[in-house]
Amino acid sequence: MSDNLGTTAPHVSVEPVSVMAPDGTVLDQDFVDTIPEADLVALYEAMLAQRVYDDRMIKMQRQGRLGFYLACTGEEACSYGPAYALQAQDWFYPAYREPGIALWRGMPFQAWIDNMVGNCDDPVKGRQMPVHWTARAQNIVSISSPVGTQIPQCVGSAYAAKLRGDDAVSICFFGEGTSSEGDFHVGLNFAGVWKAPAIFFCRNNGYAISTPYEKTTAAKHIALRAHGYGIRGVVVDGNDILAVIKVVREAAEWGRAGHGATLIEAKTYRIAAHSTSDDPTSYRTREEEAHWGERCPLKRLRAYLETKGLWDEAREQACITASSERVISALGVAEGKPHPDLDTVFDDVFAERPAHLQAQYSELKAHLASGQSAYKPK
Ligand SMILES: Cc1ncc(C[n+]2csc(CCOP(=O)(O)OP(=O)(O)O)c2C)c(N)n1
Repeated sequence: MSDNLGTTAPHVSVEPVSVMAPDGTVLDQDFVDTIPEADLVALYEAMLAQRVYDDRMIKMQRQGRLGFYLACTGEEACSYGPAYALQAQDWFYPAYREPGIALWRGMPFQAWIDNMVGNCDDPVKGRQMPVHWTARAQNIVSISSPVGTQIPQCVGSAYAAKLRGDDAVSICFFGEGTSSEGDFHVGLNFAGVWKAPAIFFCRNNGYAISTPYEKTTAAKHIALRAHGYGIRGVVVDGNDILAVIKVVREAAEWGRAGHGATLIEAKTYRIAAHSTSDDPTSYRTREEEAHWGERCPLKRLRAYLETKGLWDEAREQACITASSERVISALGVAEGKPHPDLDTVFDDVFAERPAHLQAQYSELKAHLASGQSAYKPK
């Protein structure tokens, strides 16, 4: 495979790739024709459902039923697009704004919700904050809170796949703020030298919590940095899910062909607050939010589907109602489950529990048995 200049030399392009204009007009029909219409509808339904889940989850947090939540509103295309573009054997290293990867790749919905509550069926056993799930069966690695750690981890698995001759690429996700972390340099430099089949997917959503892009870097585009590492760099319209699918497919082909890594910069916007602990009204304008709200990835795909007669208001309302019922019901089920067993606190770190941990474990058990503990198992 060659890149978009017809060469196998890594090329950096900052002209944003787009397949659909913001009003849904198709700019690249040949590419649209590569995706079955049923898949386009399924992708739209999934993104719309995600928006409903995010909205519901924020309300649950406000009611005191969830400790924390972090929405991907406005950035849905940046997780559903890559999830659609890649293959079952590929590896995913999400940040915290990519639930679409899990849900599209088949993580059980209830398990995703169980993580929000931290109950006994939470895949991470209640040890992390909500939104920090893992999905082993889907090749999705656990989300880490320290931003950027996923970047060198992703390069490690990409390089391992190359050494073993596996036909797998690894992709990691992070925001533009995270691209100023040392882990970004470590990961991209290693991937460049060893031609690891890694895809670095940077969601440039304008802000790192309250810090605007201009205050995190003087670079005009994050993708330009690819040049310094000798890897491909591409800018894509991150609110155009078809363009996202296109660039991720190309990056995967490039990696599978043995040419190495690609840095993708998806230009998008975080319509929601950073998290339920954030208030964006203190650092950005309502006009800016409205401007991007009009350009959101859902509106664009819906406009296209409607011109093809594949979507209408009745289907929209039915999808919203079904998604709302689904998330409310799953949250009810999650809240009814017990906490993780206290014994699990001692699991998973050592194959055999060392003596000092065994002593602490015995002390804990004795303390609980004495009835002096305030801890009440559910
Ligand atoms: C190493 C580290 N530093 C700081 C934080 C606190 N923190 C959490 S999210 C975040 C902003 C990250 O912004 P960006 O990478 O642009 O991603 P976005 O949230 O916009 O998707 C910060 C500073 C952290 N979790 N880890």
